[in-house]
Amino acid sequence: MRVDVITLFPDFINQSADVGVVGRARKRGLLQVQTWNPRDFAHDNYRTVDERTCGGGPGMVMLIDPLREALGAIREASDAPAHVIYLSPQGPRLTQKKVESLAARPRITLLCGRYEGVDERFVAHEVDEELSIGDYVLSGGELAAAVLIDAVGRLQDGALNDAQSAQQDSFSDGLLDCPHYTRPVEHALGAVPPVLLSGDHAAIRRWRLKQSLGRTWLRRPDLLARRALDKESRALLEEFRREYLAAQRLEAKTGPQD
Ligand code: 9WO
Repeated sequence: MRVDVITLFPDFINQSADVGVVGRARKRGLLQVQTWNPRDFAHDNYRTVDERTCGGGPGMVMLIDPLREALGAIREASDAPAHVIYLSPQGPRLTQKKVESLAARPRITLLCGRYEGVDERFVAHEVDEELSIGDYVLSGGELAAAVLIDAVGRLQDGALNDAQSAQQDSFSDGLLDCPHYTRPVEHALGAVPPVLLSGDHAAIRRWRLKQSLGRTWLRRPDLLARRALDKESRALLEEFRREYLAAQRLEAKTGPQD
């Protein structure tokens, strides 16, 4: 997959896509990230990329023409459709489902705004979709673009090792992850749940699924509401609820148990 990024801060994008799983995907040639600086497509002596906002008031807006020329160069660099995404708080929220569909494209182009944003005419004519990574304002789109690159990069075939791929399956289910433990088995902060030491793989799988269901129920009931549970999951969640509510009643009577 190829990701082109229009940004005034190319170093930020290149450095953030150079570490960990995604950095490895890049080194293996599974993911290509190329940055394009609008400043390199400005023609005046000052290499101007922004201007005062029409209508007055504070702040600057990114000029159309350097962005159009950058996009033209991007289109020339490959035959695949550029599919331009503007990272902005005005877009619909990015979800794992959306990440999966973008990760399957041969190519996407990310537009990173700075200042007060991009001239709306460029957004209307050249942007295919706007996406937000959450309801907060950043100082520019680069961090959001880095998030998107990370999320699609790790899904490229061969980017994750087997263990990581198997784990990925459980999240794309729409459930939260189960708790994880490592040695020592006994620690001042507590013991590892015995089932994880039992060697009974079927029991371990059920315990993990039950924890995932239970945590999702406790922390993100909105995720659970949108999802149909099979018979096994319904039973495991019911078990979790019963145990959780019993522990709460006990705690109310006798104080914290640990
Ligand atoms: C500034 C602002 C101030 C008051 C009320 C609303 C406001 N919105 C913005 C704004 O969108 N500024 C942007 C800065 C202009 C485009 C790039 N910037 C940006 C992108 N900030 N935050 C994002 C972003 C992108 C994706 N997901 C979350 C946030």
